[in-house]
Amino acid sequence: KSKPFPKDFLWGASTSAYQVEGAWDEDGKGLSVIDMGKHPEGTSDFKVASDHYHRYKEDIALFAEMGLKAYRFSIAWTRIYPKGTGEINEKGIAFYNDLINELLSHNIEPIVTMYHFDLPYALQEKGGWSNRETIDAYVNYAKTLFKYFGDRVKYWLTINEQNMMILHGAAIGTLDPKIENPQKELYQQNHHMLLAQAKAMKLCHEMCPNAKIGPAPNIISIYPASSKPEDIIAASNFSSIRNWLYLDAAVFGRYNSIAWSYMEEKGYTPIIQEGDMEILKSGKPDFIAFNYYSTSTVAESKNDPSDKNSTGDQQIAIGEEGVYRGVSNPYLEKTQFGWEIDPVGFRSTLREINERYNLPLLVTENGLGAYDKLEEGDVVNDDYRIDFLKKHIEQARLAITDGVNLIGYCPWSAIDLVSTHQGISKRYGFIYVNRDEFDLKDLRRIKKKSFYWYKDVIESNGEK
Ligand code: BGP
Repeated sequence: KSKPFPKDFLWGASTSAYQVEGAWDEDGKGLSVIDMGKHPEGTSDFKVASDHYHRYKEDIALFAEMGLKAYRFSIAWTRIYPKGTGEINEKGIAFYNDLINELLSHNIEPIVTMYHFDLPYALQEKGGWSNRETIDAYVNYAKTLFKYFGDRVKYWLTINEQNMMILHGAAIGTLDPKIENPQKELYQQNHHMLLAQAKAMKLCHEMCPNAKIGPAPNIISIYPASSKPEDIIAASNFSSIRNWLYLDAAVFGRYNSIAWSYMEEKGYTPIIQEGDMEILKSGKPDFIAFNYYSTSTVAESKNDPSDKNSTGDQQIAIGEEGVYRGVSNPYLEKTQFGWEIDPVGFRSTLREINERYNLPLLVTENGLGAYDKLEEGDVVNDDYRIDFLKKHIEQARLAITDGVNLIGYCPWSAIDLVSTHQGISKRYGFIYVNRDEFDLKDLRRIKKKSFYWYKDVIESNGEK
């Protein structure tokens, strides 16, 4: 018999600052790598996004109406420190103070991502994460967040999808294409991010003893394409490189041996300074947050250059010669955007993380990107989204029955926002925002069918 969701389960929803806020240059905000990034043709930039910066009160009132118990959002580093470090921008502090207070006044628990892809451009100009000074800038920024908001924020997330920033550096903007051996550079940046994260976790425990903090990578089960032993090894390779590298470093303060020998083999090993490994061990997470959209299926790579068969799809493993090769999974259906749909993989992922780390788990993203249609009378019939989320919630419940200590579920996204690579046409929200890629229209908010459905789910604590 399946167990119910815990009584105080954090039913939530997520966003990130650059995708939802807009007001990209208002009230003293500095430029981030996102503001300076290129946009694929035909997709909007992030300048206005969903205009949440100006409409957060209206939005939070809607979140409250939906019954959200938690809201996971990110703080734009460049609102707090326009140049990444140096002088504090008081208006940035004021904005997030108001936002947090507004949430609390509606009994919504704030879950705060400290850094979600939007590194201050001023830091990028000095080498970004390749420069060890960025570690200090991040820790200084973290200290400021704990100082100003630590009395009210109980859940902190250090870095969103660090693993995607390393594995898809070119797409996310971490990678400088001018650098020779960019992969090696990315693993060096990764090492610096791990140090920054460990220091922030330690600091959080010192400054806010009642708060909890954890990493927020994208973690997924990796399936072997067949029972061929070489495929099993390929799956284990990819899982060690894509998943466990990040969580082992966060939880155990070490690199796992498979990932390390992979880096050695490829010439990617980072330079580790004296004292670094002690730093990695000095800060520990209280829980593991993770984003889940789909699984990956991989086969043996035969050292053939064609094995590096980038599909252009973030969710399908791209492959690396002699290590693994991404293939599509014939058992899974795909979304309109070609992402494989795998609710059972969600259960399997929860079980794997639980088994390896035995920590509370928090799902910080899961959802369906689709071309929603606003119909006459202001309705959006997103039954496909309901179906997707429902199946994932069922599997989460089975995972809880399996013994996983799942403390919350925050689907992506609370409200429509601009997708990282595919504009506003790829919608995820429970609330529709009336705009196109380039025509901002009136930006009014419309509750989708999934809004009412999720409200029932929350009200019944997952029984509906
Ligand atoms: C995750 C990011 C989010 C969000 C989401 C959906 O990787 O953390 O910021 O963008 O994916 O991805 P996309 O917008 O590409 O559909």
